[in-house]
Amino acid sequence: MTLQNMQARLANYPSCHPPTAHLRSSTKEELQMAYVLTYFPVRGRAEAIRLMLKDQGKDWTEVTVTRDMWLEGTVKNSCLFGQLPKFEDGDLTLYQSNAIRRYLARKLGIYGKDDKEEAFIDMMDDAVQDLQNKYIKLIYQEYDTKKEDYFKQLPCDLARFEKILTCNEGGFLVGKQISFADYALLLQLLNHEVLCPSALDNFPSLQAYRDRLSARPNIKAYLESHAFKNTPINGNGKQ
Ligand code: GTS
Repeated sequence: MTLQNMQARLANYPSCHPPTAHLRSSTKEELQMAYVLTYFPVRGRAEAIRLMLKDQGKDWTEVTVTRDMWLEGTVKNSCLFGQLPKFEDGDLTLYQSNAIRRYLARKLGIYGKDDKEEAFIDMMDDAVQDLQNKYIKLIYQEYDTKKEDYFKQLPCDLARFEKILTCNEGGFLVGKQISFADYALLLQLLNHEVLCPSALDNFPSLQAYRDRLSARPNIKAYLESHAFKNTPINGNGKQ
């Protein structure tokens, strides 16, 4: 990404946003073990990590990097690939949002019950990533020029997930238990409903899935929280 693109992407980020601690009162040992998520003050690529942690009842510390902090360069230079999100678990530091999600999924036991399910979950998650990549391209590069084309293609993309969910009686993308891919799909559905409120109109299984996952107690509380509602979906203010 060019500096110009990054500046455009960061243009709407609040210029001052102190780190937010999502921690109950903890012992020193617990604090040392706590997860730390470093990202910009947007939902973006960090949101599937946040949603997974919330649903699984895990606490973490959120370190928010503002536009000014990022453009200054020190934080960027400290990141392995010059990008965020960054995730810390004790002495382990990870970059790359999907590696972080898979690490947590293994650790939290939401990566399928056997090798076969794990492979299917990977496949589903890659398909959700394809949709996410199209969405990101629209938001950051084509919002003012290609929205109509995007809306024409969207039903075709969503129909594939509709079929998968209709066929899987377990109620999730794979098997009978939630996996890390489900959090990613739920977020894509929510984002797409903001972009296009009628997006799910012809997809009863996707609607039921969105409702069922959104009603899980920890997810419900999070979706209704100030933290979620007041964090922009994307860094350029488009949604
Ligand atoms: N493949 C990486 C991942 O999934 O973590 C991409 C990370 C990435 O592109 N991060 C962007 C970034 O740090 C922010 S965002 O795309 O997630 O909004 N950009 C700053 C920069 O200087 O590149």
